[in-house]
Amino acid sequence: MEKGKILLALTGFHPQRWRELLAAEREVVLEPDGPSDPSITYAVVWKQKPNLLSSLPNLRAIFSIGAGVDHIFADPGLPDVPIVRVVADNLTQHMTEYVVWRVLDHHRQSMLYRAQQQKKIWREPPQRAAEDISVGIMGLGNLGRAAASVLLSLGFAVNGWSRTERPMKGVSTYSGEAGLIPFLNATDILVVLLPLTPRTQGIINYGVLKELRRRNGLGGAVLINAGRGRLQKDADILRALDDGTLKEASLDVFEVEPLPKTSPLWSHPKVFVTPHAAATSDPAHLVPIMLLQMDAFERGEKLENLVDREAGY
Ligand code: NDP
Ligand code: OXD
Repeated sequence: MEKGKILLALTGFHPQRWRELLAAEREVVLEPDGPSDPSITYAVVWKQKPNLLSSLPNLRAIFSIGAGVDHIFADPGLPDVPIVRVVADNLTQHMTEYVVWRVLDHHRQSMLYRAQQQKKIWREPPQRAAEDISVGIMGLGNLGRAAASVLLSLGFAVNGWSRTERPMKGVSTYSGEAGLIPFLNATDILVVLLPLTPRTQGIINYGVLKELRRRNGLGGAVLINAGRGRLQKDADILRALDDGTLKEASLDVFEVEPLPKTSPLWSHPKVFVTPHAAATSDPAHLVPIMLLQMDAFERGEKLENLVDREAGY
């Protein structure tokens, strides 16, 4: 079978490196050749233009260059072909680093020490043991489980919440709507690694933050969101920080990205901002995986890491 041609449709990512690496093995185009180009078999995408993919009559599969696929479902004319998302050691490792970095930073009171340093204050506050702190991971999927296992090895108590029951050794697991409040009530540091779907949009709101446990030793609950910005209500996070419902937050994602310069989150003393950089997709690691998948598909094998359209992730 002839190697299928790839349409590379990236918004917000520079396509050059992706193109070079994909083109080492297959023909790659950045635009279809006309409104119903029959020559394209695969689309490799990030936030593709609406109705672009539905114009391709011979499209056989869509590859997301990220783990999240909400950017693909935003297309009202999305064709009914398999969607493959990223599951890759390199991306998982980056996300684990981000989560562990942010958990340790809050646990070891980095914001307090930074403030003390600015005022040249030599004072050692009490430090809780990791085992006294419960980290609750919302979204116990590929990324959540990897982060959970490192946090466990550091001695933290770990809770996990998922849509379906997902047991994990050493982790207290909760699932579905019925499990949400008990999960939050047992969590000091909330780590959000959910996909954005119609069911999860806006889930990180004031009511949910209010349910978090506030242990005296940590001095309040902490939010870390590296999932998607539209899972959260930025205004509710600010309210929770300002009235003490939240002690601190680390936010990698925001309702609007880039975060507008006018957002009070930028300069809030209790907020640590990163620009959707927790786990960036690296073409050098991801393109070889995509090419192998395309080769296998053309040999009649099944595609891996397929998105469940019904569930939306
Ligand atoms: P997975 O699909 O492997 O895991 C998703 C988890 O969320 C699963 O445990 C799933 O439950 C759970 N979930 C989904 N919907 C619900 C719901 N309604 N209620 C409760 N739990 C739910 O995804 P990944 O771990 O690979 O990635 C997670 C997300 O991380 C991505 O979708 C993306 O948005 C984000 N991301 C962000 C990056 C960044 O740089 N900031 C980089 C990469 C990813 P179940 O196990 O039952 O299916
Ligand atoms: C992803 C992301 O979904 O980088 O992979 O946000």
